Amino acid sequence: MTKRHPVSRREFIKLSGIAGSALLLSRCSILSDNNPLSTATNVIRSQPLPIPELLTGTEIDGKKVYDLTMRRGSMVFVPGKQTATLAYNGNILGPTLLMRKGDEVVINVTNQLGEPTTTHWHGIHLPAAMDGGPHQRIENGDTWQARYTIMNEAATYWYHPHLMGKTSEHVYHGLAGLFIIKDPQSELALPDRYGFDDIPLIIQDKIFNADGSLNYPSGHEGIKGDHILVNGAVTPTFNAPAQFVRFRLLNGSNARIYNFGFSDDREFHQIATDGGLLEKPVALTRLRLSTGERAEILVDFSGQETSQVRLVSYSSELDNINPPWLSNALDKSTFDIMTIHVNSATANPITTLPGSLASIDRLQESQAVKTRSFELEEGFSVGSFSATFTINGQTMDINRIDETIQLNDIEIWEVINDADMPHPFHIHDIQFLILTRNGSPPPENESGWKDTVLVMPRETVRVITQFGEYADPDKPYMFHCHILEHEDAGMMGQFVVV
Ligand SMILES: [Cu+2]
Repeated sequence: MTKRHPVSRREFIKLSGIAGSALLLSRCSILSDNNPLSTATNVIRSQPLPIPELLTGTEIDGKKVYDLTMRRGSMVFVPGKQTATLAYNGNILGPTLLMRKGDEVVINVTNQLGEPTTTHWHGIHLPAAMDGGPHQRIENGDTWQARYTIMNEAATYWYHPHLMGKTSEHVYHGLAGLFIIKDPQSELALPDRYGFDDIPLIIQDKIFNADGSLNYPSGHEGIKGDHILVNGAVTPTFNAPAQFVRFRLLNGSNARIYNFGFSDDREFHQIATDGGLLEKPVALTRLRLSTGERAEILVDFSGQETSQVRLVSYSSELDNINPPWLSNALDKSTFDIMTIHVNSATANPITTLPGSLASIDRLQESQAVKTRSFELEEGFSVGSFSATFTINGQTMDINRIDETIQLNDIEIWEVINDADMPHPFHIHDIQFLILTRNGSPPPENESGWKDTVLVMPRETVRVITQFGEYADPDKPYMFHCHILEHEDAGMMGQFVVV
């Protein structure tokens, strides 16, 4: 196969002058048409926040067994119309899997979609054969069994399909669910009553056609919807008890980056990153969260009975997030995610903020035996009018291993964004610590374990990690951009641990 040299947009404008700019503009208008607005005018909003079912697993022979079935479902978002969806077990998204550190788990994943896909356990440390990436394809009608021991820290993780070229479409139509991992060794006085003061929030954006169907146009560079869904309901309402409430935020969107805050600008505290608790709560009024990232926050509603506040995204405050050819109206505004009505407190509410949360065993730069560089580039194949998204100049090839890592090695991975848009970089299997963003230490709320990091245009992010426990020369793990359309377009590579 011959490879075209991708030309960056900047190079392209420079090289081809006015004619090129005109061409680029016409391409841009084609692309912005790929992020169309909903034609449905009466989408149902403000329903009560759905709470995904909690699966605690069935004990069989000392293992916890969970059953997931990927199926076609149907929802009503437009009055009188059916919206075709995909889901695990129900009609949209999937159950929350509750697990404890040390659990041996067995997850049976049955595919009844009528087409192949996979299910990947995002953020979980596990053998590559159990990862659920593109190599663990589940044919229609088949059941794939994933078996592993939970070694991760207590935090919020998630699962979703990961079939090459199909991930974005499958997630957009509803295939995604959460894991909550708890650690019996470090139970803290944090809100932990699921659905009462411990609330999962899966945030996504979608476009609705007038006939109720989801609009998912092909050939785009990152689909952004004009309706915000939380746990599968459009800008829902939530009745919060008048006490500390823990929200487990997952940005499960295909491409949209959020800048969360509250409509009254109140302070809240982030307590966990993707892969564990922070050392102590970090006070924030804004929380930037890119696709694939999670954050747990505590919000204090004590003494605020009968008041109301909205969780919003202050998207207009974000710089550099949206190149002109991918912006839509929401990017330039502050928009609602969810309305919170404060009710009376529950019995035994959590009313104090813990002073400290966890100790983090920090890997030191001096321990690293190797530094690898990953250059993210967004190009443009002249002549074919197709966008290219590359890592170190290459797109994903399922038959090529890009990196070989020695078991137990500590490494620094340096991710360099040469592109015009932000790219959230995700590494399978491991959790890392961010060493620097453009040479400076990361903000305090990014100082914990992470598996996905947003790398802004012209930014270099250095992370440190250890590739422990699992080696398999034949089965690779993935690293990739978590804008799902970029991943599907090949902004992904493979590594093996040997
Ligand atoms: Cu990307």
